[in-house]
Amino acid sequence: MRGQVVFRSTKSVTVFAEGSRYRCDLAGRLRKEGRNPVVVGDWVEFDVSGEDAKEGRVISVEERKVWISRRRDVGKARELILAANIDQVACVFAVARPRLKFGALDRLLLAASFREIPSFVIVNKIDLGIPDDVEERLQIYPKIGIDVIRTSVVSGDGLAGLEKRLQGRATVLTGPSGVGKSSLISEVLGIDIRTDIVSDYNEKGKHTTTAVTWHPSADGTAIIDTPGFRDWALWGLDPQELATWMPDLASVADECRFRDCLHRDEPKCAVRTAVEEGGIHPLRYRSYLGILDSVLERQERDR
Ligand SMILES: Nc1nc2c(ncn2[C@@H]2O[C@H](COP(=O)(O)OP(=O)(O)OP(=O)(O)O)[C@@H](O)[C@H]2O)c(=O)[nH]1
Ligand SMILES: [Mg+2]
Ligand SMILES: [Zn+2]
Repeated sequence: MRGQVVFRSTKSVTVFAEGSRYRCDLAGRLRKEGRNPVVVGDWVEFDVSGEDAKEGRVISVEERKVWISRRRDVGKARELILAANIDQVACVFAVARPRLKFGALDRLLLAASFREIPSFVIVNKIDLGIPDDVEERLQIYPKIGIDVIRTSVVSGDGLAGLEKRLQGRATVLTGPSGVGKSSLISEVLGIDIRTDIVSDYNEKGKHTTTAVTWHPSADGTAIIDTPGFRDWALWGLDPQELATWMPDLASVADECRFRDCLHRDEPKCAVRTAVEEGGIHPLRYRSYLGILDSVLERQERDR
């Protein structure tokens, strides 16, 4: 049979096919850790064990078309794929608790852009009030082609708009821990995923998502919940190409004098000129410099 991986643990996966879920082992060569042989969202071929059994074994994995990944620094650095075969990435943050970190937002947007996956921003917990400086900074994004949807699970504000945006597509929700990803998915799908097996109580007695889970629904809509992260490190990007994946910087970066310009203090840098003349927002440029530093630092560490 053919189906899509909706959940993965170390030794087995859950495959969704023709409306049913099958718990499947992985054929030996697919079991290698650390190499992302099977990830949530992959299409696989699998054998079912018995007549009515909802169990089986994954035989092969189809070629992955798109995926979103970040760098994992446990032991030797490697690529950690969050989900494959997705249509869009929703970068979820909260106005407060935890505070919105624009550096992290810009990094996430860059990671999606690098994989050429459309993305948008969800700002949740607006019932807590949007501080003026946050609102002002959010205004930058629509101007560079990135939508911002403001939501509250508490008041219900923005949920209809979000639902429309998710309709008929496979969307991965990613963002720091505690911003409300699982709560939003529960609201939109009308289920309580916080009580799922993938949820755990953390030290403060709150639920926190511990594994990526693909939630399919009848009309072709799929929402993928992911564990929150502390620090999103980019994978697979050269320092020289970072700006080309930030739409506002990319539009002028071609005009720099040097092809390998890092847009820091090189002469005749079109990016810096645009920042001075107001074409690029200084805070986006500051984000860029922060991202560049961390990529350069990790590149150094890998040597
Ligand atoms: N005030 C307020 N609280 C919210 C809102 N949405 C979620 N919360 C609360 O925020 C906390 C975290 O919500 P979760 O949905 O578990 O957050 P998450 O992003 O899935 O977190 P991880 O699974 O750890 O990544 C919970 O206590 C929710 O009740 C909201 O719109 N407003
Ligand atoms: Mg969660
Ligand atoms: Zn430059």
